[in-house]
Amino acid sequence: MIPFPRPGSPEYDALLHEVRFPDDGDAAETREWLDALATLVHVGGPQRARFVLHALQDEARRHALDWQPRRNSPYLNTITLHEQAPFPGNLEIEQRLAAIMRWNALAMVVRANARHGELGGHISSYASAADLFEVGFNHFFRARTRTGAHAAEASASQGGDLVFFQPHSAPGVYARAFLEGRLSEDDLAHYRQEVSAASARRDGGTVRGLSSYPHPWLMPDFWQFPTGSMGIGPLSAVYQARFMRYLQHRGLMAPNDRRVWGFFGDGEMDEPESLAGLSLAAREGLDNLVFVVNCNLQRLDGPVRGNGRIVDELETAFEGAGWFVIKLLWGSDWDGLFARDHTQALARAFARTVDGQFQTFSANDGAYNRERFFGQSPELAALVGAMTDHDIDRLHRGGHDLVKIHAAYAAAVAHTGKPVVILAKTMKGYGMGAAGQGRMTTHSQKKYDDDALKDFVRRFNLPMSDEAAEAQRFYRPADDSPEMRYLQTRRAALGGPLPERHHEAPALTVPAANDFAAFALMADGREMSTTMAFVRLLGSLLRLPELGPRVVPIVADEARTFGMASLFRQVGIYAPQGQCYEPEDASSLVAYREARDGQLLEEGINEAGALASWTAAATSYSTHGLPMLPFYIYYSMFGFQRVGDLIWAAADQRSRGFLIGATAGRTTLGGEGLQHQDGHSQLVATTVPNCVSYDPAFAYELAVIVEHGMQRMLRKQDDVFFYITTMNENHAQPSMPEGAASGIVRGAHRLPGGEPLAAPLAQVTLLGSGAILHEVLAAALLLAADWQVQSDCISVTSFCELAREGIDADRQALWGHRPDAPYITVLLAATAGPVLAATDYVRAVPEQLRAWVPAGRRYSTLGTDGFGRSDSRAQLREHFEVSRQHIVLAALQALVMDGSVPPDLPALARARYGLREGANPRVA
Ligand SMILES: Cc1ncc(C[n+]2csc(CCOP(=O)(O)OP(=O)(O)O)c2C)c(N)n1
Repeated sequence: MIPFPRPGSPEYDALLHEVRFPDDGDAAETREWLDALATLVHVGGPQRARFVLHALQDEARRHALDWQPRRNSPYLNTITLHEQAPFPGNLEIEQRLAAIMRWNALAMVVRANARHGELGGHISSYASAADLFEVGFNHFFRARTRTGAHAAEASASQGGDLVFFQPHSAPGVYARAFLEGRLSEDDLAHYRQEVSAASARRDGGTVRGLSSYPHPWLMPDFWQFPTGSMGIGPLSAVYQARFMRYLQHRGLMAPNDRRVWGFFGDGEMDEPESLAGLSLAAREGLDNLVFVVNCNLQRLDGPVRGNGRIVDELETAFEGAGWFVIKLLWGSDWDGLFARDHTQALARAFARTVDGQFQTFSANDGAYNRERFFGQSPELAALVGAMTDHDIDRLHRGGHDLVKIHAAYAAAVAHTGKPVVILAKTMKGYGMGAAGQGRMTTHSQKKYDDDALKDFVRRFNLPMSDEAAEAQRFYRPADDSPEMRYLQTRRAALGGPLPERHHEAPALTVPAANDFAAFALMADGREMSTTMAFVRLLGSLLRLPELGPRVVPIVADEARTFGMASLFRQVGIYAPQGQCYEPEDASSLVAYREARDGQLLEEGINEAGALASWTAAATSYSTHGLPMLPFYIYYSMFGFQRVGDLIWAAADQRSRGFLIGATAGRTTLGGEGLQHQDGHSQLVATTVPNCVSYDPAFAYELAVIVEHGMQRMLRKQDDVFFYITTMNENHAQPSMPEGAASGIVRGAHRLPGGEPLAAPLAQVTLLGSGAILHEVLAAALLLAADWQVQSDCISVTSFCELAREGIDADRQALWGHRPDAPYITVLLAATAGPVLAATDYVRAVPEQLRAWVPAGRRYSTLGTDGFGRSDSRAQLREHFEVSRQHIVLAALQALVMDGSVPPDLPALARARYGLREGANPRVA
C-alpha cells in the first residue's frame, strides 16, 4: 500500500490535481477556476452553472479560441452509484434464469451442428447479450396486451413495445420462448432445420423449425422484424419509432408510451445504415426509441476497434447527433474499487487501454489481469491487493450486471425529449471459458467438447449432471419451481410473451378503379404520361373518406420531379414541429406546407430512409393492427439497385404496399445518363418472391393494377407488395378496351387491331411493355404499310407474373397433376407467326417467357442491355436498337428465319430506315 495524504488535506488536493491534470502549467490558477465552478454549482444550482458555462463557451468563441467541449466523457458508467435505481427484481432468480437461457441457447447450436455439421449458428454473440435481453424481458419489454390481461405495467401500452433483436442472438430468444412454454424441446432440436421440420409436420408431427435469424416470413407468429442483414435493424428501428409518432400526430393512433427497443452489435454500427437514421431520430425528438449497443468489442474477424475504443467513438457519434448517451461499462463489483480509487487511477488506466487490449484481458484469467492490467501502477495494484485471482476474474462488465443494466434501462425510459442509446460493455463469448470467451475466433465457435460443456454448466451453477451436460440436454425447471413461476409472473405483468407477431387487422373496403381513376379508364385519347396518371390517381385516393387517411405518400425529394407538388397543400408534409417559418411560396397554390398532421412523408435525399418509412407503413397492419396504404414513388434506378436489401427485408416482413418506380426504362430518362437509367429493376423485382411487379404502358392498365393491388393487400390481406414502373413520356391515352381487366392483372392482354391487311405477306405477333409498347405499336403500323406484314399486338403488363404462372404449371406437371396451359401460352396460341417481345429493360426480362411460347413458334427478344448514356429518347432507342424501326427489322429477320418472307427484306429495311450498325450497346 502506498501512503496517501489525508483526503481533504492540501497535500491530498495537490496530489489529486497532479494526477488528473499532469500537463497543467499553472495548477494554482486552474484550481481557482475549478473552485469557482464548484461554488457556483453549490450556491447557484445546476441551472445557473449551466448558464455560466454556456456564457463562457460563447465568450471563448468570441476570442476565436477554436475550442469545443470534449464530446467524450471518462470511460466510466454514466449513471453513478448514487443515481442508480434500486433493482426491483429477485436478483438470484434472474441470474439463474439467465444461466438457463445461456445453456439452452448453447445446446441448441451445438446440437444442430453435431447433427449435421454444416448448419452454423452462433453462441458467443448471445453469450454477450444474454443479460441485456433478460433485463428487458423481466422488467421492460411490454407485450401487446390481450383482452382481459391488462396488467398494471402493461396497461399503458396496449399495442406493446417493438423489439429489434440482434439477429445472431436468436437462439437466446428461442431459449426463453422454450422456458415460457411457447416452443417445445422438439422445436429447439429443429433450430436451423426448417425443411426437415416441415416434412416432419407433413407426417403428422407438430414440430416447427426455428429460423436462423429473425424472419417473419418463416415464423410469422413469432418474429416481427428481420434483422439478419446488419444495419437494417438500426435504420428500421428509427423509422418505426418515427412512424408511431406519425400515426399519433395524424390522429390515427391514440397517444401512448409504446417504445421501440433496438439491440445491435458494435460491429454492426459500421454499416452506413446503422448511423443513417440518428439525426432524424434526434431532430424529431424520438424519446420512444432506445438503442442498446452490445459493445463486446469484437465482430466476426477480430476487434471492432483494436487500436481505439468503440464506446468512445459511438459516444461521440450519438451525442453529436443529439442522442442521450448512457455508458454502461462496469458492473457492481467495480463500485468498491472506484470508491477506493482516490487518484482516479482506474479512469486513467482505462483511458490508456484500447479495445484490442480489453479483448485480451477478457480472454485471460484473473492472474493475467492482475499482472497486466492492475500491475500497471502501484495505485492499481493496491486496489486489488485484497482480492483473489478468482475475484478479479469475475469482475463484471456493465453489460453482464443485471442491476446496472436495469439502472441504465430505467434511466433510458425516464429520459424525455431525446432518443437514448445505451453503450453496454460486454464480453464476446462470456462464460465460454477457454473455449471462446474473448477469443479471436469466438464468433464462429459452435463445437464444444465434453469438458467444455461440463465447465459451462459448472461456471453458471446449472443443476445438471455431467451426463446431461455431455448429452447437451435442454434444461427446463419444473413448472412450479421458483424460476418458472417468476418468469411467468414477470411476463404476465408485462402483458404476455414477446416477440409475438400479429397479423389480424380489419380488412378495408377497396374502391373500384372507376371510383378513383375514371379519367384513366375512359381517357379517350387524352395526353398524359403514366406517372401523371399515377399522381392524379393518388390524389383521388387521398380524397376518399375511408381509405384516404390510410394512404401514406412517400417521396425522397422528388415530389416536384413527378408533378406531385400539389400534395404539399392538399395533404401537407409531415413535420412534428409544424411549420415555424413563412414559406417563400406561401401565396402559391402549391405552397410548401409542413404540418404536424401532414400526410406526405418527405424524406429528403434518403432512399434508404424512405424505404424504411415505407416498410413501417406497409407492416402497420401487423405492428399496430392498423392497415395503411403506402405509396413510395422514386426514380426507379434508386430502388431495387440502391436499397434492394431493404426491399428484401421488407418482403421478409410481409409488407403490403406500393413501390412506384417512376421514369423507368433505360431509354425513358433521356438526358440523365448511365447512373439514372434503369433497365433492370423489373428483373430484380422478379427475384423477390412476394413482390408482384408490373410495367404498364397505359393509364387504364395502371388503374386496374392499383385496384387489383388494393384488393389483394387490403381486402384479401395477402402478404404481397406491388412494384409498378411508370414513365414520363406523354401519350394519347386510349380508353380501356372491353374485357381487358383480367388480362391486365394476369400480365398480358391483346390489343384491338386495326383493319386487317387484305393480302398480308406474313404475320407476326408483337409483345411490348411499358415505355416500349408505343414503339411496338408504331412498328406494327410500319410493318403493315411498308412490308405488308400483319401484326397482332399484345401489351405485356407483367413478364414476371406470366413467367411465374408458367413455372408453377411446370412444377405441377412434375408432381403428376394436369395443369391448365399457362395463360401466355393460350394467349399466344390465338395469334400467328413468330413472336417478338420488346421492352425497355434487359432482354432477360422478356426472356423469362421463352419456355411457354407455343411449340413451333419462333421467339425473339429486344432489350436494353448495357450502360445507359445521356441523349434524347430517340437517340437512345437507336443506340439500344429498340426503336420502332429496329423492331420492324427484328420482326422481318424472324420472318426470314421462318422462311416466311424473302431473305433480302432485312437489308432493304436497314436501307429504307437508314439504320447503321453502331457499337454493340451491350458492351459499349
Ligand atoms: C450486411 C451483413 N454483412 C455481414 C453479415 C455477417 N455477419 C453476421 S454477424 C457478423 C458480426 C457481427 O458483429 P457485431 O455486430 O459486433 O455483433 P456481435 O456478434 O459481436 O455481438 C457478421 C459480419 C451480415 N449478417 N450482414
